Amino acid sequence: MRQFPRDFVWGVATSSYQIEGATDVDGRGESIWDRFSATPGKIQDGTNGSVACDHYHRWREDVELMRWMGLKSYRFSIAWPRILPAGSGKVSQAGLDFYSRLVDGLLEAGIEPCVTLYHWDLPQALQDKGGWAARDTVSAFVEYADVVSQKLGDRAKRWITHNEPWCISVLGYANGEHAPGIKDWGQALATAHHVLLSHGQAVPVLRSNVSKADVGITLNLVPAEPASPSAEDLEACRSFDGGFNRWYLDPIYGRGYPRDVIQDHVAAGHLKSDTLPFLRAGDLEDIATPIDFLGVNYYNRAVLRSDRIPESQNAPRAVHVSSEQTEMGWEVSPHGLTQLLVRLHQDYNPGRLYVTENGAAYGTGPDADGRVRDTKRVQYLRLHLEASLEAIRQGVPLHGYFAWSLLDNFEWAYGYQKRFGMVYVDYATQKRIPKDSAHLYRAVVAQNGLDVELAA
Ligand code: GBH
Repeated sequence: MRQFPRDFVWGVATSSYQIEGATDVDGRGESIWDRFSATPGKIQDGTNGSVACDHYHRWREDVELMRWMGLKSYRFSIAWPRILPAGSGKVSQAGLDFYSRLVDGLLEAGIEPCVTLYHWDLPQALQDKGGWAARDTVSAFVEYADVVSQKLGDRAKRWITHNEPWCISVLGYANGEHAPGIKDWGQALATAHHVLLSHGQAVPVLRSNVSKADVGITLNLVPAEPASPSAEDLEACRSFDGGFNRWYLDPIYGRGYPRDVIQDHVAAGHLKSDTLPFLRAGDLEDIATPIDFLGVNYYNRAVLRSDRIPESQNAPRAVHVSSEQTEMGWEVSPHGLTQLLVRLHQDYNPGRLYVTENGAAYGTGPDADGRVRDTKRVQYLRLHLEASLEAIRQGVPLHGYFAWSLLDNFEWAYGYQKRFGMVYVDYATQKRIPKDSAHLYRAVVAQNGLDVELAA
């Protein structure tokens, strides 16, 4: 029997800007994503999150869907500009009340809230003062964490400070693909540091406001494999793993920033010297404040081939790269998830682990009979649940899995052209249709195992 441990947490994940819409109601302030998506050329289909899935008005229906799926937990994020429209200072009661009602609705449905404080919608007012590259944003975040946890902490127990610091830093401030659209590695490195620092400083605040608090952070981690055993490809791997994974894991788990990656940034001209200009005494201790769990967002592995030697002189490939890719162009690589979880457990021993996101973009819509046969997502889900179970068999303390995502939604720079939902959204009518993957997941959750079949 391919069974999961008792008490395994089955969930789905979403984020505020991607689903809520209602960006101008109840006193919500402007976020960097409102500004960015209004800038021509930034979003592939020219859309934005002003309506999205209209979850702000339809959340009861969405909670009902999750109840139907039998989910144990729902990971959602809070829109900072709904709570503190100017980033700090004046609090919006209407904003707090929205999330308070949502939390109550979830608990009534038997679903544990899992709150992510920051999933990328920074108040624009803070960006106007430098955003995450500015150290003052750290104290603004701690203030925000305090306000939210005072309001929800009596009912919400599981808290994630940040979603994917790598994306916040690199996509937002180094290559500019995400809001605020800045291309400056100096700012990106300061951003990564300030995000981590704000995480560490928020942890004790959450613990003081939430009884029996369960606090963690979510990282997007990408296991790296060398395409061949050549020294050059191994070096490419070291550097990739350093920038994506160790730059965040090492300081969180008390090792400070990895020396080799600092050298990479110096060599690339991102830093003037190996002295980190944004690092102050006490910061590393704050960042390493002990946490209860690590959240892992997993989409794919990376197979690295060095660009330092001409392709013709490269050693023959040793690694087979699967031809199955999702519509994001990301390789389907379930084994990478097992490898990643095992490595995290061995190298960092974070205690409890959760997969806080995993999913795939496939654009399947309804057939003539109304059913959404998202066969490839069903396959992706099965493979990654198998991979999760394999990690558990190898001794990894994996305590839950959250599928990305409940609903098709605003996929950032791709707009609405990419669909990650287990539930189809017809944006013209806002009608929701559970896809085959939602039916499969429902069966998995009910059985707490993988020996389930879909109706033909
Ligand atoms: C998540 O980020 C976000 O948390 C979520 O909001 C988003 O909707 C979801 O994923 C889907 O995109 O081209 O092989 O180098 C995903 C983070 C970082 C995962 C970049 C893929 C590039 C893979 N992504 N990464 S590759």
